[in-house]
Amino acid sequence: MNFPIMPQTASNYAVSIDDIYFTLVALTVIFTGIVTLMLLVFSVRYRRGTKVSRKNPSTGNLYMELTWSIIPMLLGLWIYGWSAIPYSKIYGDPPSNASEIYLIGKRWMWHFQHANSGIRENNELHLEVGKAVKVTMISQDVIHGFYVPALRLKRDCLPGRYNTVWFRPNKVGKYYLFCSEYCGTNHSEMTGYVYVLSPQDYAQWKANGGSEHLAHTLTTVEIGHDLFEKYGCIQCHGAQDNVHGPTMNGLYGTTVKLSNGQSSTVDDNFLRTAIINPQAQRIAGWPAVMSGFPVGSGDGQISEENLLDLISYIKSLGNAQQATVSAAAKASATAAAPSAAHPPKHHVSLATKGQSR
Ligand SMILES: [Cu+2]
Repeated sequence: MNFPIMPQTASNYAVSIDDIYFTLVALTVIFTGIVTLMLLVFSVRYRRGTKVSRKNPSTGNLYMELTWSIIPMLLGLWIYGWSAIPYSKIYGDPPSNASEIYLIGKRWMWHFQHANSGIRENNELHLEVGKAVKVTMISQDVIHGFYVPALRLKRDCLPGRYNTVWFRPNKVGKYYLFCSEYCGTNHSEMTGYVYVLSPQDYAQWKANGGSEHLAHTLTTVEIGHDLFEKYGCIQCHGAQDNVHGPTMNGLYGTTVKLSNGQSSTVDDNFLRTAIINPQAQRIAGWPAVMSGFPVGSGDGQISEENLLDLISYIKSLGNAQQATVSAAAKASATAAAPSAAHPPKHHVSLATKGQSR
């Protein structure tokens, strides 16, 4: 009979999180045991009618009180410090070679997009064993929870804000994916699988164009590049700063001064707000001329998926390329500067390619 008590351990965090979990269970059992035992002993010993001495009842014992205060306090601090180690890893920076995956949660499905291959999947996520991945997630409607017990990972998938998590799957297998936030009628059906494949199987899966055998897929950077032109971003945010707006080259990851006197780091969430509601956090020194693109599927609106594509493209124009970009910029002030690094290989119809199914 296959009746596992615990899910499999399939990520770099799994064993350390289990260790903490079992320690907490053991401590709970021990302290519950001590209290229950004393309760029983004293109830029996001092029950009504027993001939034990009831003289001089104790009104306080400093050493006893110090003992039951200091020992649990030290245990608590130890657990806190111990738990902080995997916590800071999970929510910290991923390794620089981690591949990016974008996740959109919606009622009632999970939509994944692999940034570097462009492969999309619904309710399935294929990963290569031993390779670090960073998942950037957002919800299109209500709060969902990305929860994969075998990876010991749970992260809220929120509307309006990107959350990230990174991990390294380390055991080949097929694992449950759940939604851990009650999100409506079909919440219980918002499930899927994470497939961790061997390098050979993964390479074959990728070569086949994913589970759906897609003939060709654009990467998120390629789609974002096309959208950057389609939405006219390029007119004000070209290869160099112009009177309307700053160039996007080398912008990602920097800290900018805002027109309201505050400063902010240019990250995914900053860019998201800058596209949707530019005046909320305008970079100092530029006029308030940009009107935003509200999220949605109508005219002049932009989908969550295309927002991720655009951000992915702007990210690809990050710091590292600043030097090469400025040379290219001289050659053509209006072209999308980093086209040397990310040539617009495919000008396909974005209306179909850029949207989720
Ligand atoms: Cu959900």
